[in-house]
Amino acid sequence: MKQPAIGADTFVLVLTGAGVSAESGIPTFRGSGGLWNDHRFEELASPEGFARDPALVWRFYSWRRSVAAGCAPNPGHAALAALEQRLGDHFLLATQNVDGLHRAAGNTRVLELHGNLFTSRCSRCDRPPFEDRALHEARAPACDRCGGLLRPHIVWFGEALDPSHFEAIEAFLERARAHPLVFLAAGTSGVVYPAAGLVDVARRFGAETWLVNADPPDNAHRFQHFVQGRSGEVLPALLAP
Ligand code: BV8
Ligand code: ZN
Repeated sequence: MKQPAIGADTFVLVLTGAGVSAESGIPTFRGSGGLWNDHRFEELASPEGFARDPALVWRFYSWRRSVAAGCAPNPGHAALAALEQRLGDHFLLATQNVDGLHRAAGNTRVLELHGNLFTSRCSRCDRPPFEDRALHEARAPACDRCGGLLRPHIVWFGEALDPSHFEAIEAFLERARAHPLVFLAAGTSGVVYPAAGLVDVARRFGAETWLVNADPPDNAHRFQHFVQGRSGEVLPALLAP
């Protein structure tokens, strides 16, 4: 298998999507037709959907928590954790996934661009987000400080991502300027912005761009290299030292 040239001097920026967790048993967004109990994801994962029916949105996220809690990282996650071990601060992983499997696999240099399933926050007061693995299936939980509604600490459609994440990515790419740079995207349909635009940012910094995906998604043409296959099989071979 052709491989990206990754030497000790190489900087590697990785973007992952739901496809890298599929082999761990977590349904992808578009694979399951983007539906849950006949509700569209975009409706459930939005501030409007939450305002309209917070209990329904909490049933959706409680279902996702219960599914993800029973899942373990797969060899694709392990290959990315091994790459971070090898490269240290020449490695950075930006994930669209909220399932926590990259950290469970051992990655620490992870930016959870769309938040985390096992974290909640208050929709009213400014208490910091907190770990919450509970299932809230009967009703939307209330904040024990202000009585406001708790919500999943997730970036919903129409909501801004954490600006510090893109600052960290820019700083990483700046540090990589005098070095070889590889951008690797895996398991993402390249539909959701701004994450889907990262490949263009990386190319502006001279990155060699690679895509690993089960099928050619919309933005395959924006990558110099496309390796079709399941990430749990492809990534260990692609990233083997
Ligand atoms: C923003 C958290 C602006 C939720 C997610 C109209 C109205 C409102 C907004 C918009 C609009 N039009 C465009 C937008 C912007 C919008 C957007 O891009 N929409 C898309 C649908 C067109 N973006 C946003 O709203 C973002 N915010 O723009 O804010 C703003 C700015 C300033 C101030 C205020 C506002 C926020 C986007 C984040 C939304 N939240 N997740 C949750 O998880 O519950 S996105 C959601 O989709 C997940 O994070 C998921 O990861 C992500 C992308 O999907 P993928 O990960 O790619 O998964 P998918 O199923 O699509 O694909 C899986 C791929 O893997 C497939 O290609 C498949 O072939 C492959 N695969 C499957 N199995 C395997 C595999 N590959 C390898 N191996 C396998 N085994
Ligand atoms: Zn509160």
